Amino acid sequence: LQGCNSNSRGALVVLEGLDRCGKTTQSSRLVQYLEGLGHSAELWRFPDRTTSVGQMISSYLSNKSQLDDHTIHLLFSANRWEKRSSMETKLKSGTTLIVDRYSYSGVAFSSAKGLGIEWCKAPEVGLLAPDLVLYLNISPEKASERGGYGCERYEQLEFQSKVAQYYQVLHDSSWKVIDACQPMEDIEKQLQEMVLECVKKCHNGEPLSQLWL
Ligand code: T5A
Ligand code: NA
Repeated sequence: LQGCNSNSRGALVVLEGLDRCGKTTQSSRLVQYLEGLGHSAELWRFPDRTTSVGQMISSYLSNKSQLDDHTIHLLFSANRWEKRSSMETKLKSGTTLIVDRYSYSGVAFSSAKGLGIEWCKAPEVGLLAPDLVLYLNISPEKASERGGYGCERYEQLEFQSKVAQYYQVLHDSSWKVIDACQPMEDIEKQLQEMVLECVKKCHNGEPLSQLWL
C-alpha cells in the first residue's frame, strides 16, 4: 500500500450504530491501526461540536435548549455540509477519514421522532457517500447497560429501539454489520480487515460518489 501512485485517494469509512455501541472506541483504534501501517488517517465525528452550528446541536443534545424537530434535523445536516469540502480535499490528498456517525444517524434519529424518511434524506443528498459503513449492532437493552447512558436527550430505550428499526431501512450494499457485544479486541480485529480492504480499493481508483442519488 505504501508507495502507491500519488493521485490515489483515501477511503471514507463511517461507523454507525445506537448510542453506546462502541463507535468512538473503535474509531480511534482504527485510526491508530492505519497510522501504524504508515497510512495517512484522521478521526472525524458528527456532530462536530466545534463549529457554531455544532454548538447549537450540542446545547440541544444536552437539553440546554429546545428546537423544533425539523430545525435540529437541518442543523445536523448543515453541520455535515459545512465540512463537505474539507472532507473531499482530505480524501483526494490521500487521507483516509474514519468518521464517527454520519447521514445515517441523521436520518435514523429524525425518522424515529416521526419525520418522514424521504424528507429526512433530502438535505443529505449530494454529501459524499461513504465507501464503507461499519454498523456496530447492539440491542438497545445491552447498550443501556454500558457506562454513561442516560445523560443525553436520545438515550432512552424506547426511542433507541425505533432508531434501530430505521437503521435497518437504510442498510445498503456499503454496509457491514458487526456484532457489537463481542469483546472490544475481537471487534477491532474484524474492523481492521474490512477497513484495510476498503482502503486498498480506494487507493486503486474506486471513484468517490454522492449520497443518495
Ligand atoms: N445524532 C447524531 C442525530 O440525531 N443526528 C445526526 O445527524 C447525528 C450525527 C450524539 C447524538 O446525536 C444524535 C445521535 C446521538 O444520540 P454522539 O456524540 O456520537 O451522538 O454520542 P453517542 O453516539 O451517544 O456516543 P457515545 O459516545 O455515547 O457512544 P459510542 O461512541 O458508540 O460508544 P463508546 O465507544 O463511547 O463506548 C460506550 C461505552 O461502552 C464501552 C466503552 O468503554 C464505554 O464505556 N464499550 C464496550 N463495553 C463492552 N464491550 C464492548 N465491545 C465495548 N465497546 C465499548
Ligand atoms: Na461516541
